[in-house]
Amino acid sequence: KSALPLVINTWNFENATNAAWNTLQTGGSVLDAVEKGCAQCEVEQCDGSVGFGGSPDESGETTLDAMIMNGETMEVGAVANLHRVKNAVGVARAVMEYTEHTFIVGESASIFAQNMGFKSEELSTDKSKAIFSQWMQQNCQPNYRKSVSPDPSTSCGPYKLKANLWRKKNPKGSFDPSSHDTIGMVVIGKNGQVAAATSTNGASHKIPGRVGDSPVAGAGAYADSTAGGAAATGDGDIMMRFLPSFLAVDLMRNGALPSVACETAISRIKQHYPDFFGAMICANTTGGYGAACNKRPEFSQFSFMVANPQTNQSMLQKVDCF
Ligand code: SD4
Repeated sequence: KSALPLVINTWNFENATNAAWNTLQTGGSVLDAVEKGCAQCEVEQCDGSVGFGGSPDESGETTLDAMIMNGETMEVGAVANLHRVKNAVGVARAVMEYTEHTFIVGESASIFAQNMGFKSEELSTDKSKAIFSQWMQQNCQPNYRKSVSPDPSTSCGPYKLKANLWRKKNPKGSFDPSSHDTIGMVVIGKNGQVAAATSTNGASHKIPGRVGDSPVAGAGAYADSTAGGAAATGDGDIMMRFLPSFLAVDLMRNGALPSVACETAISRIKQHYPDFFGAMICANTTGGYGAACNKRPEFSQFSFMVANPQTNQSMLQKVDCF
């Protein structure tokens, strides 16, 4: 049996894998599969870190980042800081297919989405409001300096937010791995066509406007039908500085096995940030695949999902972090 087609995605997001696999089985393209797979997680709010109702920013709003890449044509569509639209990866695909652009951000991305017929709806839920108010209680402090007027851009009101001032000063980053599980997916068609996509609500309590690695081509994901595809998850503020998905695909182009390509991309980041939180998946055009992650006390194994003709449905896999 051939090892193609192949679906591989980050974390144990099984229904996403099955959605992509079923799309391929019913004649969908690799782009259809990768989009449907990520969209499944947007609907299910996978782990609270994909889709609506998760990771509120420091003003309490959930915003979304997503991208999709066609490894045949090297076209990319991406959105970041998308407000009020749930299907971020769908909007990313619309950017790719209906515009000459690659990346649209913020309010303008929401307006674009509405013009393309996507529904405008509230992304907050009772759960995300609760996460936000709990965090506010912990991180707002009375602003005693009368000369400093309260910052109207935060919902701390007459209080001053201290959390992000700390975060900026922490050279290692303060990413909490427990609630950050972006979906990144690579699909390889039976003739070796590669597509990749990501979707996330980013980092909890981020400064509004913060964009992570996920929607950035080469950082969050990359696809090239002459080599393979890769996707990343983890502390995007650190990872995006290294374009690990581009690096991994380029290593596979030069003959590296997918597992080695993933490890090398993680190692490159480790040289500068030994404690960063992050993981990657990699796949080549013959159906080989692998994954790697950076070991931390609370993160010693990374789960990912695979479907191919051998498994014929989603199969959970684990890799030991190094
Ligand atoms: C981000 N990379 O916005 C995303 C979050 C993530 O696993 O992947 N968490 O930084």
